[in-house]
Amino acid sequence: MNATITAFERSPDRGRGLARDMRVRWALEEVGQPYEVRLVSFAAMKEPAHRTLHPFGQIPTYEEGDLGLFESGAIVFHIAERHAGLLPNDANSRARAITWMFAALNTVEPPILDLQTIRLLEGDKPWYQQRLPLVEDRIRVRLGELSARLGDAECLDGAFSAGDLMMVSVLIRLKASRMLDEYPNLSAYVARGEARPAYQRAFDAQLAVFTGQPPTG
Ligand code: GTB
Repeated sequence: MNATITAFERSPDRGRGLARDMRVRWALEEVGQPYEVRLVSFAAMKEPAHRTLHPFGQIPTYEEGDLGLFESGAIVFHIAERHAGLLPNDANSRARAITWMFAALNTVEPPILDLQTIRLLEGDKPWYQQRLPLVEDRIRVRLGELSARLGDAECLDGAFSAGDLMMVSVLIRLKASRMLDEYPNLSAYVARGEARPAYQRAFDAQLAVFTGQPPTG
């Protein structure tokens, strides 16, 4: 039986890859697992039925038989553990790939989320103009460090892994700000991720929710 994930019925970005079901779709596509999608409205996410699956009333969730998961990181990790293609077999390489997943979620994503939060919700506050450059600088510190580590490598640690999938998913959230352009190797890294056929299929499927057109891939 196919796994079922949840996604926005109406995503604020009109299905253009920013909502976190995208990383789950991408992981499923990378490992070649078909999946079902249950679309949920903002109201339905806060209902008890959805909260049974997701205590914080959000998407994405993941259901597979009697297993129910929430948190995109945990879901991608589960998919990568159960299916070949996203984690190396060698134990140390595997541990490092998992480390990069955590680094993406715990070290790189938080300042990026801060930027999006202040832009969306705090633009009218008196401190906004002072806070904005501070938050942007915190992101630049992380991008500079990541850029230095990546250097001219294709991936963060050997072959493409769930660590790269998660890092690219996080960095993509910066595209609209043009900040990534300051780090050509990171821009190219993100572009390589987006060019992967599995990413394209996932993107098309997410966009199709909004356009109503069936995905082409
Ligand atoms: N830590 C959780 C995870 O990684 O799964 C965070 C989940 C989360 O933030 N879910 C968001 C959600 O359900 C959707 S992804 N929000 C509704 C709510 O909290 O009530 C965040 C998101 C939403 C929309 C855009 N966008 O359209 O640009 C980008 C990112």
